[in-house]
Amino acid sequence: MSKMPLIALSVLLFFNLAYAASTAPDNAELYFITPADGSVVENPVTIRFGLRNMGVAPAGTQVENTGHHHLILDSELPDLNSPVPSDDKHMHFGKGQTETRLNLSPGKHTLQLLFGDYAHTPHNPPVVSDRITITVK
Ligand SMILES: [Cu+2]
Repeated sequence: MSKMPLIALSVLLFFNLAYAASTAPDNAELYFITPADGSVVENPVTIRFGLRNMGVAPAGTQVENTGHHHLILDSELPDLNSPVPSDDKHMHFGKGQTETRLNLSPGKHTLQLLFGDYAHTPHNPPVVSDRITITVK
């Protein structure tokens, strides 16, 4: 066995020990205040994030039972054991925002919310909204 796999394994073990997923209460709920599932909307689309039984805190602020919103556009959920990716389909609201306005291409889109902790990682258990479908005119 060469040294490289051993080093890689050590690094993996270190990060697994160093990071434990933040916990969420069983009654936490994440949902869309607007738009409604199945609705037909016009640009810009106002999206409001609803949260019950947890609080919003900016990314980097480690407080129990808090986190920040991620909006997943036209995608499946990412790996729930890793930090949420950051790209066009995985939007972070790390300043603690609870709404956004988007300009979307005409047609059908799916939206889903995924709450993440101070390190952008989903809680245990994960706090996820239903995935909704909207049609943009
Ligand atoms: Cu994030």
